[in-house]
Amino acid sequence: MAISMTYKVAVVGAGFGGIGMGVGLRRAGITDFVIFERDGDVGGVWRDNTYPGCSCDVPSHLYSFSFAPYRSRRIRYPRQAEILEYLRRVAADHGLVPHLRLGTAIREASYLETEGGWELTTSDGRRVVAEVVIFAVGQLHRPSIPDLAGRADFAGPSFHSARWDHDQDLHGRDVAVIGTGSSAAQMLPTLATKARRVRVFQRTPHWVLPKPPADFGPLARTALRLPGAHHLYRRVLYYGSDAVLAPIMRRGWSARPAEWAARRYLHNRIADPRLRAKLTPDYPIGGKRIIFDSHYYSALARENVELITDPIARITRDGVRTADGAHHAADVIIYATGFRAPEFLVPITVRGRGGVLLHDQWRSGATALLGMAVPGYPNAFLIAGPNSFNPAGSNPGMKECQVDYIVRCLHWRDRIGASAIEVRETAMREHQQWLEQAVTKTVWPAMGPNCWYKHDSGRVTNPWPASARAFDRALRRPPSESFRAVPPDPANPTDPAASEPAAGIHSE
Ligand code: N01
Repeated sequence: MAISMTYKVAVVGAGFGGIGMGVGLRRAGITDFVIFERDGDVGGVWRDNTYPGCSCDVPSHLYSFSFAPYRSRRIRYPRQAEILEYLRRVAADHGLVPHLRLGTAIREASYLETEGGWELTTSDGRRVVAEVVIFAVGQLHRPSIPDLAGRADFAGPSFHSARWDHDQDLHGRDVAVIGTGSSAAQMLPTLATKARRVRVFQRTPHWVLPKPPADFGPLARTALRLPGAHHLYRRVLYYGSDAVLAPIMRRGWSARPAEWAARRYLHNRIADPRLRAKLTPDYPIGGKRIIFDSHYYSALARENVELITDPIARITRDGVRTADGAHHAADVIIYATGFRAPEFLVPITVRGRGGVLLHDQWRSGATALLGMAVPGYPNAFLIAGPNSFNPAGSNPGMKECQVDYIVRCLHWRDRIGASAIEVRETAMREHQQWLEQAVTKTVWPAMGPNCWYKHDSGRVTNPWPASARAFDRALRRPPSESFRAVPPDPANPTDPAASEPAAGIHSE
């Protein structure tokens, strides 16, 4: 018996990706869709991360959608609450509220061969059927807490940076912060003014570059009154980050000016040569996400802050023991230890054509055409999937490119009268070859295992290895170059498009 479709499109996740997708669908005249969100609010990582000092190190004019431009004359770098408010406003202003199903996690997604659609199962066992499923769950939503010996023995409160326990008053307490990435760097200046003592446990130093003040000065505020100034500023930021920051991840001379600037900055900020040595990375700049922050080093240099670089041996009842035998007392432990970023779509079980499990296919690292679609999974798309994280610019911008492309795919599907479309194997192969070649030109393959850009297999699965403009260009190509129609009935495999060769999608 034929199953009737509940929705044309089901979007999973209501962060930047899901909200952007919802707006893209409505702007394309598609209103028969639903957005599932496991939490009780929209916002994704900007809802989850509420640690003190949480903000965005990308300017707000760039870190926003082009269709809902950030037009503040005051804020240059938005704080967490401002971004969350922005996303709530975009959702409300663009009529997404009736489409939201908050507090509904998707546990399974299975392709329906005969109908060419997807059956989704929610975590409370309900079933929903949609023609198309779009996973917009992001890369940085599952906290990673290392399985340190003795972790359960700790008697005090401990929590991950993305699950901040606001009931804990840190005033006058001894706080241990494990990890020294962007989250730790952003929280440290505030923690240091509250806690009696902060001990920061560093495994690997990160490269740090300063950034301008969070708010615009009087001159910039006046300039932003000029007609077209906000738009022009966004364009300058877009081309500027592509020209200045994107080359930093490449091997060779192009990163040298940035590395020199980072060394100078460290030298100027940290007077103690021993502390400076501890903070100097031994890998090329760009190997890990650069910390853009002007207060981290000065916080580390405070009297009540200590940087500990001996490896952690175990967590004890009342602190952290390091491999040199020293015990570091702690009333509270904060795990600023990052996310399970290379585990795309976990914990959703995704079954494609023939019941093939996507995670079996991704055992040695996730792959997808432009971070967006996988052969064998018709009518399924991802936003911010494998190798589409931009370490040098605006991720909302990358997601917007994918949203536009997916909308064009849906229009194309309707135009050719197919019930389902999927990426051609040839297009996927060609993309993967290009990607692997592009990755070899970056500093990432030489990085060790402690880098969230890489899967355990050693494959670089998360960042995009070229410029934002190259991503945009690749996603402007017609879907017909990379996708094919899937016959609705497997017993009737007439597919004239299946054998067409794929055209080159990369021009860089
Ligand atoms: O996490 P991270 P994050 N023992 O993975 C350490 C984005 N973001 O939450 O480097 C000891 O960067 C780990 O050490 P090592 C941004 O893209 C954006 O800070 O692996 N230490 C590292 O120091 C960023 O990249 C903004 O050796 C352990 C730290 O924990 C991403 O989020 C702001 C350990 C984890 O650093 C994640 O940042 C904030 C162990 N067993 C974040 N395991 C913006 O402003 C891990 N560590 C846009």
